[in-house]
Amino acid sequence: MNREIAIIFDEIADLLEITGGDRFRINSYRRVSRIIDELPESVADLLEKGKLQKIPGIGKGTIDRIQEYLSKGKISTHQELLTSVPAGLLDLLRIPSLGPKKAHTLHQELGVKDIDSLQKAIAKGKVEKLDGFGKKSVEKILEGIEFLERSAGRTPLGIARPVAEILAQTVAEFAGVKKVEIAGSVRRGKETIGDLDLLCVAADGFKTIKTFTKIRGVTEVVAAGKTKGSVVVANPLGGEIQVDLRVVSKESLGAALQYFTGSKEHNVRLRELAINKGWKLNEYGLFKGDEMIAGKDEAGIYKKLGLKFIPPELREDRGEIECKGNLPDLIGLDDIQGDLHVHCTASDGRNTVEQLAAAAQKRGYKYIGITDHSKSSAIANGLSADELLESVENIRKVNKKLKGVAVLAGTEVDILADGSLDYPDKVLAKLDWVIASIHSAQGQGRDRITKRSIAALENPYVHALGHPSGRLLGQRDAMDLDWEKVISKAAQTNTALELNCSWQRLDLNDLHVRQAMEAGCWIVICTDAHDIEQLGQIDYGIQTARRGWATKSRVLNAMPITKIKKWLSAKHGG
Ligand code: DGT
Ligand code: CA
Ligand code: CA
Ligand code: ZN
Repeated sequence: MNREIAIIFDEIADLLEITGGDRFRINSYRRVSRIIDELPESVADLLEKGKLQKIPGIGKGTIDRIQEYLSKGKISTHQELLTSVPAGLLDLLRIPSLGPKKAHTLHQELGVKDIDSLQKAIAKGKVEKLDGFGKKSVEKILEGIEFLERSAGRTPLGIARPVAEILAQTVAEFAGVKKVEIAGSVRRGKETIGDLDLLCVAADGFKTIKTFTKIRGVTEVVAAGKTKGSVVVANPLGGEIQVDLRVVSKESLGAALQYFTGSKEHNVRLRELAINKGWKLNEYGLFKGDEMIAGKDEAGIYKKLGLKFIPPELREDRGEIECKGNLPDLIGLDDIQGDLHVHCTASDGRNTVEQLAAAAQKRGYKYIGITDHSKSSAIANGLSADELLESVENIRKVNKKLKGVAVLAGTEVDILADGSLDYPDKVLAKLDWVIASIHSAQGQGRDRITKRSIAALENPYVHALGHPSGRLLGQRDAMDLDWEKVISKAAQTNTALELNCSWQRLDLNDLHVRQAMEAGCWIVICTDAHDIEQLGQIDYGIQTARRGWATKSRVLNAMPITKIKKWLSAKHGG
C-alpha cells in the first residue's frame, strides 16, 4: 500500500511539473513520495498508532491525502490534475529519456500532446532545435519510443500477478462461486503478461459475470455474457490490464484450466497427441467419440495422453512433450535455504541486519547474505572499503547473537568500466560472499562488456555474477553480452550466475537459465531485496528458474548452510 500511495504522490509531482507548476510544491510532493516509499511499516498502521504524524516531512496536508486514499482508494488532488492534463502527456513520461520537465517544454513550445504528435514534431526537425534538446537527445527519445513499442501492452509479472491474486480473491467471495483458478501466462510465470485469465465454477454464470464487471477498479467492460466476461482494470501501480473471467462447469474444470493455462504452442502439441489416438481435446474435456475420458482435473488429461503431469512453467513447447515424462526435478520455493543478495541500512536498504535476519528466519531460511553496494554506486549510497569493514563487524556481532539463522557478510561490488573491481582483493578476502555486478557503462560494445564480465568471473574472490544482463523490463535493454562465452567461463571457474528475482529484472531470464543448466553452471536465486517485504519476490525468480528447467542440484542457495560454507571457502582455495 505504501508503494501505491508513493506512486500517486510522485505522479502528482509529474503532473504539476508537466503543467509548469510551482517548483516548491513539486519538490515537496516528490519528497513525501520518497519518505512514504521508504517507511519500514505500512502507513495505515503508522497512522493508527499516531506515529505517521511525527515523521519529519509529513505535514497535515499529506496526512489528509493519505486518509483520503485509505477511505476512498483515491486522492482528489490527483484526480483533478488528471482531468486537467491531456492524457497523452503522461504517456510521454514512459519514454525512458523523457522527464516531466522536457515534456512541459515540448507541450509549451510545440503543442506536443502525446507520443504521436511528438514523433511528428521530431520528423519535422522541430524538437532538436528546442532549448535543452539537440540531436543526441532526439536520438535517445526515438530509441525510447522504439523500446516502448517493442514492450507495448505487456505488463511485468511482478505487477500483473498481485492484481490477478487480488481479483481471484474478490471473485471467490461472490455469492455462488465455488472455485477460482488463475490460468494463462501468469500461471506459467512468464516475465511479462498480456492479459489475465481467470476461471471459476459458479452456480449462475450470468450473475457472476455481471458482478465481475462491477468490481472496484474496472475502467471498461469489453464483453459480458453468461460464460465469459472481459474487463479492463486500472492497476494500482500504474497502467491498465485486461482481465478475462470464464465460468466453467465443475466437470470440465481440469480441461478448462489446462486449455487456458496454455501456452497455445503447448496446447497444439497436446491436441495432436489426442488426434493421433483418435480422440478430441478441447476446453471441455478429452473425448473418445462422445464419451468424456478425462477433464475433471489436469493430471488426468496428461495421464490419458501418456504423459506425466507437466508443471505449468514448462508448457512452452520447448521439449517438455518429447522428453516423455523424463522431466527435470525442478527447483521449488521449499528448496530455497537462504537469500544471498540483500541490502541493509548500511547502503540503500530500509531494514537493519537484525530485521532482515528475523524476516529470513520467518520464511524458513537458514541463512541470509548481506550485500551492500560498493563506493562507485554513489546514488545507492555505496560503501567505502572502511565503511564495508565496519558493516562486516556489525554483521559478525549480530550473527553471534542469532540462533538457527546465519548472516553472511558479503558485498555487491561494482565491476568498473575497465573490468576491475571496486574493492581490492585484500578487502574481498575478508568477506564470506561476493557478488560482482555491472552498474555503469552498460552501453559498451559486445567485446568490452563480455571482457568485463569475464574478468569478474576470473577473480578468485568473486562467487557470483549479479544480474548478468543488466536489463530492466520495459525500461532498459540487456547489455550486448556474448552469452556463450560468459556461461562457459562461469562453468569453468565454478562461479555462480545470479538469477535476480526483482520483477523489474528477472535476470538471468528463463532462456539464459536453460543455457546455464545445459553448461553445468551454478545459479543462485536471490531477491536483491531493499526491505523485508521484497524478500517475497523470490517467487518470481523461482518461476523463472523453473521455466529454465533449473534443478535443485545446480542452485547454490538450495544447499544447507554447512555445505554452502564449504563451497564458498573452497572458491578462494582456502
Ligand atoms: P499473454 O496473455 O499474452 O501473456 O499470454 P497467454 O498465454 O495468457 O495467452 P492468452 O491470454 O491469449 O490465452 C490464454 C490461453 O488460452 C493460452 O495460453 C492458450 C489458450 N488459447 C488462447 N487462444 C488459443 C488458440 O487459438 N488455440 C489454442 N490451442 N489455445 C488457445
Ligand atoms: Ca493471458
Ligand atoms: Ca486472455
Ligand atoms: Zn545490483
